[in-house]
Order: sequence, then C-alpha cells, then structure tokens
Amino acid sequence: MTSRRDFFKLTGAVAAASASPAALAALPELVSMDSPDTQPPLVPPDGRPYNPVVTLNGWTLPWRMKDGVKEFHLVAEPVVREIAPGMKAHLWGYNGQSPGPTIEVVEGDRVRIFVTNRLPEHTSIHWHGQRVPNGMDGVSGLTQPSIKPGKTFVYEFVARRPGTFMYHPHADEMTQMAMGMMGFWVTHPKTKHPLIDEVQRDFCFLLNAYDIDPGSYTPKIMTMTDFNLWSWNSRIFPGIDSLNVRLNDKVRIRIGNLTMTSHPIHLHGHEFLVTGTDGGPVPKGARWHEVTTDVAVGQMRQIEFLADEAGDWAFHCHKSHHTMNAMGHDVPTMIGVDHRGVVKKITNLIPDYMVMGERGMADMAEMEMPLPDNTVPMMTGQGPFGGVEMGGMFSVLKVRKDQKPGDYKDPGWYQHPPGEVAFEWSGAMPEPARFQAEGRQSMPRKLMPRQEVEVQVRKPTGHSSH
Ligand SMILES: [Cu+2]
Repeated sequence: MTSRRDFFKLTGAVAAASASPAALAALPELVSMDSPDTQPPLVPPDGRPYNPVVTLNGWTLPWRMKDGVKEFHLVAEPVVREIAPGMKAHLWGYNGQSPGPTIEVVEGDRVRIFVTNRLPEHTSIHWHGQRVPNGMDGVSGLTQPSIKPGKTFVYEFVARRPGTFMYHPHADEMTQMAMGMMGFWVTHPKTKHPLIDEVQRDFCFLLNAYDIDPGSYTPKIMTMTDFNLWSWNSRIFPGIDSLNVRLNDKVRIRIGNLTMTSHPIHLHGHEFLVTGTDGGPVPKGARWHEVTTDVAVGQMRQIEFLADEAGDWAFHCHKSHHTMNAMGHDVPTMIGVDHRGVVKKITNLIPDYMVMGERGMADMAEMEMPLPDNTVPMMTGQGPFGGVEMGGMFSVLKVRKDQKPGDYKDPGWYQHPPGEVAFEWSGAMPEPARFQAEGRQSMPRKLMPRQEVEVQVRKPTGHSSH
C-alpha cells in the first residue's frame, strides 16, 4: 500500500500484499490516502489530456495504463475518517477514506476497475448515471453475484458519456451508504463539447449525512431522517475546506446527493447556471440564473459561474438545520421563557444546570460548555469578526485577485477595502413611527377579535420530514 504522492515515483506495479502470487502480476497497486485534506488536482500523466477536478477534502485515484485500458483498484474497507478537527468517525469507505477517491476518465476511455472487498459483509459497486453493459451495473443479485469478503471483482466498460457521476454499493445499501461508502466519478469530454465550457476551477463533492451520538464513533445505520451530522464528503464545517479561486476565474462545482433528503445549495455574491445533471449537459436554452439550486436525493447538479466579486462568500445548504452540528432535536424552544424562578430550585438539585435558549440559540455558540469526547460544538467556526455560528453543510468561496492560476491554497481572510464593511450606527435614534392602518383591507376592524391575541412562534420539536 502506498500514498498517492509516492505512486508515480514507483516503476511497475506492486500489487496488494493480500493478493495471491498469481494475481500479483495482474492487480494494479493499491493506492491509499491517509489525509482528509483537499489534495491538489491529479494532472493526467498519460492518456488523453483534460483539466482535472479538485475534490473537496478528497483526492483522485491514480490509474495504471495497461494495453490502452485505464486500470483502477478500489478497496472497500473500514476507515477512520476525521469529520472535523477533534472528531473522528469509524466509517466504511474506499482506499483509506470516506468518501472513496474520485475517479476521472475521458469520454471514450476503456476502464477496468478492480474492486477488493475487505468489509465484514458482501458488497458491489453501481456506477450511478453511466451507460454500461447491463452486467456491469453493479446491482447485487440482479446483475451480478455479490462480492464476498476477501474477494476481488473486475468491472470493465467504456466511459461513453461525458459528465458528472458517482459510485456507491448496491448491496445492503442502507448500511453501506449510512456508513459512508460512496465516491465521485467525472468523465471529461474528449474534444471541445458545445455544451461543456472550459473552466479554470472545477470542484466536486458529495452530500452525505451521519447520525453519530456525541461521544461515540460509529453511525447509527437505522436513522432515516433525524441525522445529526450533515456533511460534504464526510466533513462538517469548520472541517470543510474553502473553495479558493482567482478573481474572474470561470468556476464549476459538481455536487451529488447521497443523503435521504434534498439540499438547496446556496451561493452568496454570484449567480450561477445549472449546466449539467447526471443525465448530461443542460441545453443552453434551458439554463437560467440562480443563487440556490435544490439537489434532490440521488441527483447530481453541476453549477457554473464567473467569480467576479472578490471576497469571502458563504456557500451552504439553505436548510438551517443542515448548517448545525451534533444537534439534539428534542429540545424545546425557550425564547422568551423566564427561567428565573425555576433556576434556583433546579441548581439545588443539579449544581451544573445551565439555562440556555432564552434569547435564541446564539448563546450556544459562545457558551463554553464541556463537550463529551469525540464531538464538535453545534454551531462553530471563527471568522475574522467573531463566531460564524454555523456547522454542517457550510463552506466559503474565497475569490482573490492575487490567487495564482492553479493555486488552491487557502489565502486567509479577505481584507475588505475601506468603507466596505457593515458598521454600527452611532447617531441619534428617531422615535419609531407606527403604521395606523392595520387590518384595513383584508381584515376590516369589525371582524377583528374583541381582544387582541398575541401568538408566540414555537417551532415543532418533532422532525419527521426534513
Ligand atoms: Cu441540506
């Protein structure tokens, strides 16, 4: 086993140590990744050239060219994934990480993928969205026998359609996807394509979710809707790397959803076009500008925009519960509740009792509460102006004039030009003017309740339908 960095230094193929001597000559080397950091793009060393993608907190799997066929070796195995600094999860994935490595090929490439199963149960891989011969579709029981523990299967097909795809098991899916088994697949066009523009930056990541109790390490696989960790590539904010681009770069971001709910992905400061789905490129006449696009379950969306506004722009799922970490859902709304009488009585019984939520939940981000081992605060992340109060599916698009072409390093916080940051008003405050005509049109006075009714907003505590 070797890291991706060392792979191209090696000459010839060294096979996985567990393979039989006869297979040693045939199996491509097992390349594994030990870091959850975003790896630089893998510039193709052979085959047709293309502009490689950057996988957020991920990497691209190197291949071996054998008689004109691109050979990859995926190993399904238990992995330890750092979800965010301070929290590790015991997941299942591929080649050392969850998600598995991104596979990048070119339209027309013949690909051969060796899949070795080191899990305690059988598996298979389905190549989501691709045109393949039926027997290569990876549905265990339907199109192939499952891959038993310790066995290696071979998939072989031509990458016929350029586009944005993913791979995942089609065997005990509930368990294996809840445990993090998935990966990204990009097929680049072989020549200039009328519907696929050239871009300077091309990012990709998968939307996934876990239910891991604070203090524990293994996801609860029976959870259907009430996940507590909403992640991009098995990372949660502030553990998700920023997307760093140069001012006036054309940027493409490819997103796939393997959670059990939809995610309206929202970008600040720019309008984008949805240029592709897992069905292929979107015809030009069917594109319109958006700042939010919903990525439904099992879908891929490919968005493109010109990064022509310098700054640190939030980029996140717009479901506000999905920008939270390790959240308990059985907490009542406490806004406006006066605890003063009851707190003294409770602290007699429970000395460490704390009141929270009377003024909203932002206190949670500032409160220095002791956390159990191996978890992260619910809302966190420090920006240049204080707490960001975000978690989960949140990151930052950093647009900089002086970011070098091809440089993906984090440039640090944006230095705002003088006069371009919202500031506190220090002048006089006028008396509030009251609008006198309440109820005139839709609710004539005579129909109004005799006594004014005042309602308090209270969110339901059940979360049956995210
Ligand atoms: Cu979401």
